[in-house]
Amino acid sequence: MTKSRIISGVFGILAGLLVAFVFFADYGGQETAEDQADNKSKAEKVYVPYGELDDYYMLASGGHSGQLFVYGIPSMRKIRTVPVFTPDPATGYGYDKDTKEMLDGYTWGDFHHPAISETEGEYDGEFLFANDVGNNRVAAVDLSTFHTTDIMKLPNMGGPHAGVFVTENTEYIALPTRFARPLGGEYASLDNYEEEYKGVVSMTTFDREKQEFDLAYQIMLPPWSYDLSDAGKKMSGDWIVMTTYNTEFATTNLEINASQNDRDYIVLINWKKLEKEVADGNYNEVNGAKMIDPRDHKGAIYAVPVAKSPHGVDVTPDGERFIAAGKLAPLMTVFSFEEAFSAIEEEDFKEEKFGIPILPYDRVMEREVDPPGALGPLHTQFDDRGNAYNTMFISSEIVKWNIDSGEVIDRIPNYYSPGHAAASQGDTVDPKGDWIVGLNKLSKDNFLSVGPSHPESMDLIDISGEKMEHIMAVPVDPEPHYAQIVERDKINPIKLYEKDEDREDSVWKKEDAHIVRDGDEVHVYGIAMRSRFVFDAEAERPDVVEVKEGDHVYFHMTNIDLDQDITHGFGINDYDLNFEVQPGQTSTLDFVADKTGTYPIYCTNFCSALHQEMSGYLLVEPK
Ligand code: CUK
Ligand code: CUA
Repeated sequence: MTKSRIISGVFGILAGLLVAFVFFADYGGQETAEDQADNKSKAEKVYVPYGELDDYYMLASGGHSGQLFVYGIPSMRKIRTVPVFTPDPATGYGYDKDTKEMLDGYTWGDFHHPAISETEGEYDGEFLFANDVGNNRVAAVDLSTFHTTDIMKLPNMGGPHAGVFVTENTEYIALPTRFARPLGGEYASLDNYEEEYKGVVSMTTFDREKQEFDLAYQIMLPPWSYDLSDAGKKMSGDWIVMTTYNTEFATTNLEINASQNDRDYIVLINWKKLEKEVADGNYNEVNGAKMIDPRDHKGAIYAVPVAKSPHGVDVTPDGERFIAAGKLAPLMTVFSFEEAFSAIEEEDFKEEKFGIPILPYDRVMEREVDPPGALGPLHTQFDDRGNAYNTMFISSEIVKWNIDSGEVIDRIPNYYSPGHAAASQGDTVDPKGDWIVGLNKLSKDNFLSVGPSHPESMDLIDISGEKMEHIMAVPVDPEPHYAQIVERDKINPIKLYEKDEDREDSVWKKEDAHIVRDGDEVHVYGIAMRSRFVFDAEAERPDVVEVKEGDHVYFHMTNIDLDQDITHGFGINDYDLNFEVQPGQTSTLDFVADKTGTYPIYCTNFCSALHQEMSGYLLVEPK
């Protein structure tokens, strides 16, 4: 470069800075050249060119929407909403017979914590489990179809907030309760809280072949509130840990009354030992559950004090420590499993509560990490380099620190107020250490306004370097609590349902479509194909069904278009009914035709150029 070019270059930069300064003075947020370069490099990190795919799935809870949100990482593009605890007309979930039976009349759920099934501590990508704090349920989503395939209602529960977390080989899916409640939800005066109210942990199992939950056993605990839990790994693989609050037994004004004690507890449970107890028949039957009482079962349930009202507890990827996030106490407490086990071995107990030996804090606690000014720690995530990442709800940031030394390495603001964060492969023995997503409760004015209720938001943060880098924020529907970020090749979705001529209620040729009338039951064995419905091949009008008022009508529909992405919908005009059949799928819609009249039936899912022609009629003749 010549001298004159350097000089003009310097002038150029100075002039540029001056212009930038003037603009900045005028408009506040004007971008500098440096900002632009920075934004370009950020944009490049998340740009997924057309024809290419994201590296990770992010499967995020939809909170009180009762749904699962599917995102791509790093693009942060939303890919799908999967209904879990809530009916969804877009997919017919809760309208067709099977899913309606599965929802059992419930119209909402409060889904906080998704957990992917694990094998040897790694996500195996087969199923995703979900808890419903609102109505005491646990659900399984088959990740080959992204359909919810089983929901189990749990007895004796009061809001299973502290689940779901799976053990290393998905032996158990654990769900501890948030609200103490008399067993079975019976009436009991709050004056008898300490005696009659209970906390309960449900230990459920899942049969992957049958796709069915089973309640293996429950553990009856003191009426504390159980906030979060995690399963051990490797050396701690037989254990689960759970945080508690309200060890004060407050029954009103919890905001004040449940924050009196300086210390609450972390409860440690050896599920392997309890499994043996149950196999040996050492339990009481309570409302259909095999109930374990710590007062009768020694050697499996312990607790260790922790700074007041902790929120999350997370086990490190190597399984050697568990870390509690303080919530009200502005610190993270690192505990050692090894020390806990040796204290148990030597029966080094301070006292006993409700039959639960209390381990000495000073012995089991390894370190308190207290970054100055960091307030409201809620949850901990991990990378592959021995670091922990804590969300700080009040000071609205993520703090990165070294687990071995406790040294704080970096802090980065969130927009705003993160609850959980989710790191890539974060719950496994092998986190990836490239991305973390802050799941925020607020967004203030970050996005176009949609009125007084602003969207929640998510921050994508690059954690691959020493310093964290905030890449982007995106809005999200209410309400993200936790998510799982899983490598895309761990998930293997099918493209079509397999043609199965033996499948109950299915027909595969349009000539075979027929109607069976049996008293006041009308069974339509129909097909959906581009671009028509065939209900009765022999009829003068094969796409018309005539029934009598009061008939119980069953539409058993099979989509015989074995072509990728050709889903047909099935809506009945004015009957408040809609469901869908995906390629190769058979689904049943059943209802009582209690409204007489003429009702158009139409395909609700755009499927071909002749989609508008894909229609018919339901005629309901008065009695
Ligand atoms: S909880 Cu939402 S921020 Cu329900 Cu996991 Cu912590
Ligand atoms: Cu089938 Cu539209």
